[in-house]
Amino acid sequence: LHRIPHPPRRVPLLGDVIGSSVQSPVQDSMRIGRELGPIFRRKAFNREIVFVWGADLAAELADESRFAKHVGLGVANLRPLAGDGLFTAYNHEPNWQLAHDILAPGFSRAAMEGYHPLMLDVARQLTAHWDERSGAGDAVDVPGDMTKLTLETIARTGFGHDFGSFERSRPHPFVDAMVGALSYAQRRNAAPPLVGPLLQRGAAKRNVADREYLNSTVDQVVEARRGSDGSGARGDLLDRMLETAHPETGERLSPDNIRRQVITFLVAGHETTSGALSFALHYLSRNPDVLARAQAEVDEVWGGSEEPAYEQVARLRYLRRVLDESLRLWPTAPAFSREALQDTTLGGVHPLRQGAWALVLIMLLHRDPAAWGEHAEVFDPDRFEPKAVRARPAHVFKPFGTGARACIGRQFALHEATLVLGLLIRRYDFTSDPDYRLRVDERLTLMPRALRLHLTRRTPAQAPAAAPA
Ligand code: FDE
Repeated sequence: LHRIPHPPRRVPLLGDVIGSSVQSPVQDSMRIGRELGPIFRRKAFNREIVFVWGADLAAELADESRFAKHVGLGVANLRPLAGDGLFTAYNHEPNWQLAHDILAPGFSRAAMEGYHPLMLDVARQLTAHWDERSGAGDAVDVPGDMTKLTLETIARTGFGHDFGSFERSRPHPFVDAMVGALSYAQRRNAAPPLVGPLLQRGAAKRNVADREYLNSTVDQVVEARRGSDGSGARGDLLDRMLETAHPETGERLSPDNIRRQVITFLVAGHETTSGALSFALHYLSRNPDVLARAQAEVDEVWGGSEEPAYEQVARLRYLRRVLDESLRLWPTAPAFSREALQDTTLGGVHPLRQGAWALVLIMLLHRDPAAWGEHAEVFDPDRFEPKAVRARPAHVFKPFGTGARACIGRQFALHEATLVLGLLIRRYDFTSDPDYRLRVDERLTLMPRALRLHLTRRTPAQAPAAAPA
């Protein structure tokens, strides 16, 4: 450890906890990391943690023969809620492989094509809401509405459940309970020793209530499906969980594990995608040239059809680069941990024992000038042109994690987000408040704070050769 730089210890007992905020541990670590370099350690979350962000070191940690996912910190704090669900399972827990094999086909191309019409239904509710707001001359609440959209999307495509988010003025209580649980998991990492026991007890009690609410909501969704006569089998994630046996062992998921998986997918499938959409809309509103280019692409690829067919989404290559570039600057799941499979040496100089782990700060990895050039802080979707991508080293873009435990929902999230961005930029021009300064909230995931946009309806340019759908 002694070779790994750390901030000066101003207060011996609290380390560098003082001066860092419980609300923004990732952004604080980022500031400290910029000063200390590609590997550093700091007392954060009440213990000493090794952080890595240099492109070379992160590439080493991505080597699956030497390292694997480590379930720690925020992920570990979600265990009481998500148990051995896919995201929080330890590598050695048999339910990980079982659920992975049963659920992976739920993210195949064929499955995605089946979700596409449902995704469009939800997007239509969003545009109806935004038409109304913009017609009345009101700004729209971007993170709030994106969260409604992504919750409805994962709930309907995955579980055939409608939370009715767009019919509510306040978020669904499920969202409040989920945000409560996520923030609690984050605060538990950072709980400063000085917080009064009474306050802690209050928060713990609320957390139990949140968890109970989430569990009971999920149980109702599952019960409703079990009670249905099966004639409407949808082949969605819930059907797979309830009906599918492992192709080789014939084993099935237990009822308790199904509850964990439903919660996992509802939570993982919605916060992160909502943040990704919100950051992309922020950058589109701030970069009129980028917006105009993306709009021209949608007009051309979709032609006269207001709603795209499944294959017309992936053909929005430039818009997809806008999304990638937003995820580069603000990867909405901002960190993941990797542990050594055997005793090893990182970067040729840092010995790590078997089981020792480090946290990869994705946001800084994505801004490492060694990989991204000296203007790494600048928003520029052209970085994702195929030629530029090929010229970069491997393992420098990791918004979906890495290896066997990387995000199973990646294609789902990318299809959903590209589809929705396409619909929105085809339909509206955006302006943001010139005084708006991007500030980012952390609750395990990242979200642009209080982002509002003004919309005006636009008329899509009819490409002269627009083929009929
Ligand atoms: C996962 C994930 C990850 C990894 C983590 C670690 O490593 O620890 C990441 C980074 C992510 N993920 C990210 C993201 C972003 C976005 C936008 C997303 N994500 C989305 C989504 C959707 C869905 C449905 C999901 N997602 C899901 C999921 C899951 C289940 C998981 C776990 C996997 C395993 O197997 O482990 C994840 N995700 Fe994600």
